[in-house]
Amino acid sequence: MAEEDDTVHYTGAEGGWGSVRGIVETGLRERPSLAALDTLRRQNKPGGFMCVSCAWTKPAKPHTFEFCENGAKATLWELTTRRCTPDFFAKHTVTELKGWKDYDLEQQGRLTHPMRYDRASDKYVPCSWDEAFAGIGRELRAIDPGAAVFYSSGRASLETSYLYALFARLYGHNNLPDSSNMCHETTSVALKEVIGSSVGTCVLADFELCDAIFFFGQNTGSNSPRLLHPLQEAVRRGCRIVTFNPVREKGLEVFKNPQSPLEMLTPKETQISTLYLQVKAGGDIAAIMGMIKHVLAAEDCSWREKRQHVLDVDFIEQHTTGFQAVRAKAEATGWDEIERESGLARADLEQAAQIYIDAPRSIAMYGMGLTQQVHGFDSLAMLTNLWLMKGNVGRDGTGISPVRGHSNVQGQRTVGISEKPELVPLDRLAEQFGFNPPRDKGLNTVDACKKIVSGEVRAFIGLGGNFVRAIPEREKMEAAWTGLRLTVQIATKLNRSHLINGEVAYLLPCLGRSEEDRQAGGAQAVTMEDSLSCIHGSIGKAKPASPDLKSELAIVAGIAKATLPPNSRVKWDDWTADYALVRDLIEATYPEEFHDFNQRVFTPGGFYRGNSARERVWKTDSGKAQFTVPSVMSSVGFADAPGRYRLMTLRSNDQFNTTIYGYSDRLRGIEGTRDVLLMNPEDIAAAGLTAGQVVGLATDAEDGVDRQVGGLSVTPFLLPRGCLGAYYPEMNPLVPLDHHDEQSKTPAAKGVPVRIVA
Ligand SMILES: Nc1nc2c(c(=O)[nH]1)N[C@H]1C(S)=C(S)[C@@H](COP(=O)(O)OP(=O)(O)OC[C@H]3O[C@@H](n4cnc5c(=O)[nH]c(N)nc54)[C@H](O)[C@@H]3O)O[C@H]1N2
Ligand SMILES: Nc1nc2c(c(=O)[nH]1)N[C@H]1C(S)=C(S)[C@@H](COP(=O)(O)OP(=O)(O)OC[C@H]3O[C@@H](n4cnc5c(=O)[nH]c(N)nc54)[C@H](O)[C@@H]3O)O[C@H]1N2
Ligand SMILES: [Mo]
Repeated sequence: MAEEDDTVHYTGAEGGWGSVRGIVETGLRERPSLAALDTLRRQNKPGGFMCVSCAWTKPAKPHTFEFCENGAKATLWELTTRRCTPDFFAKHTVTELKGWKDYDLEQQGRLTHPMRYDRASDKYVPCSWDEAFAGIGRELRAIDPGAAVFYSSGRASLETSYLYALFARLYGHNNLPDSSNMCHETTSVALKEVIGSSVGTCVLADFELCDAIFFFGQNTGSNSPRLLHPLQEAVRRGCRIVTFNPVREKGLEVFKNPQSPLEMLTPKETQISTLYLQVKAGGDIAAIMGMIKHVLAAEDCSWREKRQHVLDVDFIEQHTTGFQAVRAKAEATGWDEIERESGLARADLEQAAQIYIDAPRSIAMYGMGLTQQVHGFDSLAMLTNLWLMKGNVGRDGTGISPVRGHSNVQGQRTVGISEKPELVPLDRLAEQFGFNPPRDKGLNTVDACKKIVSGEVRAFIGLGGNFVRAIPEREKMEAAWTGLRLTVQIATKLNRSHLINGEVAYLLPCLGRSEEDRQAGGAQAVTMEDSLSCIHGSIGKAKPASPDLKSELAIVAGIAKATLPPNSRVKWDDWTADYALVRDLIEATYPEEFHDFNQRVFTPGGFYRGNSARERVWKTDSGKAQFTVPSVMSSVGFADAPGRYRLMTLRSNDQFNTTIYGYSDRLRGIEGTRDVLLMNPEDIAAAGLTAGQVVGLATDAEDGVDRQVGGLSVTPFLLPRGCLGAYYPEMNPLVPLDHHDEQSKTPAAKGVPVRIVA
């Protein structure tokens, strides 16, 4: 698509001076201490602390400053000198604070004291830690454990997460929804089914060997910028990059390395994508089908001409099942349907497929563009089909690599935070701690929301995060929330979820990962797992924001101890004093992945916990890798209709999920506002609208619920026709709770059916 002059776009490269300016500006807004700058120097280094921003891996040989613009923002955000003290809460009622913007709430800085909600004054008032733990324990003991939900938001360490999950099971439930339920749960379900592994198969060395990398629906420049370094290196040695994304994301077009002085001083920048295809939102299944058709045609041709196979026939024969059915489906699917559903031309798809054919080794990377769709499962299964055809799984330099979100979201699942009891070694836990773990399926995010609405859930504990802002169906959920008996939020900064409180509510402030965590046994280290399944140790050194903070682990242990009857095998105090003891417990529960855990904590580059699919051991029903015939050609799950658009809810370059750092989406050229509706110029004209006109969106669903968001300025933007873009979390009131991936229940936030309203 040709660039049109009246569309909003960015002309510089990702990285470069713009990213340095981004860091400095956040620094000024957050008023960091000098120690904060020292902390940045230690970020993502062995023996240092691991960034709280994205989950991209931390290399063994780090750059001098192994962080990116957004990682630095996340650290400076945590190490701000601003404080949200009991004085602040004394001045404002909760009802008043509900009227504030999310940005202004977090701008109050770090929470300093444990607080309890006081109904009479409608204010949070300070309380002691003992009082808080005793109060929460009393409430939890009074309800049926099945009526409690323990949420986690992907940041807490392996040690804390392990104990949190253990606490849930000792107490009596598997209701452990995780931010992953809104994010890569589609991955956990789909990859598990098709290759028998719920996580990606790549290691960092694969990026040094691959000949092509394909990106589907992942915005590297904003959400995992450190990945741009290996990408840039790959491009320089001739690796080809192909991107499928409705938005022309700058980071995948060009990159300028802020850590290379030469590149900063000269106009030199690396072109990242060889081919950039603006697929329609939800058009990936069709696009991949087109590529598969071309690969099959190329195979037929080389067979006729007695040339080398295009397919890896030995691999397909020995390692997979279902190939013929996928071949038959591809043959039966016409190019007209593929072009219509993907929004892409046959020639472009054939060009992408030819790059795939020509590359001896290819890696597939993807993000929310694939997972947050009604048929996200089918998209991932299709991607896997294409990757299996050339044996691009379980071979050096190849693989499927989902780019995870929160810095420890993958690890939390590894150590037991899961609502699915079959994924947890319950027998081993039973033996280790002498109890009968609950075997019933727990609640995921969508199911927890439903039972909060129906009143069956009575208590909610949030280990980090901003649940009420992150979930779909905001209006209904906020209203239902206040019907809860107990809400407990463990957090670093004030956010909206803390103000939508239950009858009894506590707000418990915790240490951030960059801060020193000193316990009875001395200074403590914690661990996390990155997107490539490497486990890293992390030691915070910064002075805690307040002397009254506790670590997340100490808070979880404190609540657990106050809730549960004594058990001689369950030693909350000892574990809090020395986290190495918790690592021993993790090792005992997961001996294969975590053997010699304490000895390996500070392995440079992390230690790899292994992946069966990488070894071509397929833990699937058939014992083989599974070709899967897609059930549909579009992943959005609704038909096109006049006036109906596909809304993608997007992250800007100046936010971390519900945390808004500022109003500059630098890489998309959108400045000073988030109240925009990104729209193709021809669609604007066809709808009789003009640029700058203020409109609203309404969900186009026939379930009798009126969902609207207003005040959006129509902004011409290079999107495929029929697709709209607007920001998350502002658009969450538009996402129906039942609009989610069919198998995993991940909310389908990248394909919401909407109408434009005046
Ligand atoms: N700075 C920063 N870093 C972050 C985060 C943050 O908010 N800020 N969040 C973290 C978290 S929790 C996560 S999960 C990750 C999220 O990182 P990503 O996976 O990159 O998620 P998004 O930014 O939501 O959107 C991904 C991309 O999908 C594209 N897209 C939308 N619909 C489709 C589609 O139908 N097909 C295709 N092919 N593409 C589509 C969008 O244009 C966008 O570029 O980032 C993590 N890192
Ligand atoms: N429409 C739409 N909805 C979405 C998405 C989308 O793309 N579109 N994305 C989804 C995705 S991928 C995700 S992961 C979820 C995110 O959902 P969450 O993980 O629940 O939300 P966050 O915004 O990451 O949480 C931010 C809050 O975490 C707290 N916090 C920060 N650091 C720490 C810490 O170290 N410890 C503790 N205890 N608390 C801390 C702070 O109080 C901060 O306000 O949102 C989902 N919702
Ligand atoms: Mo996420």
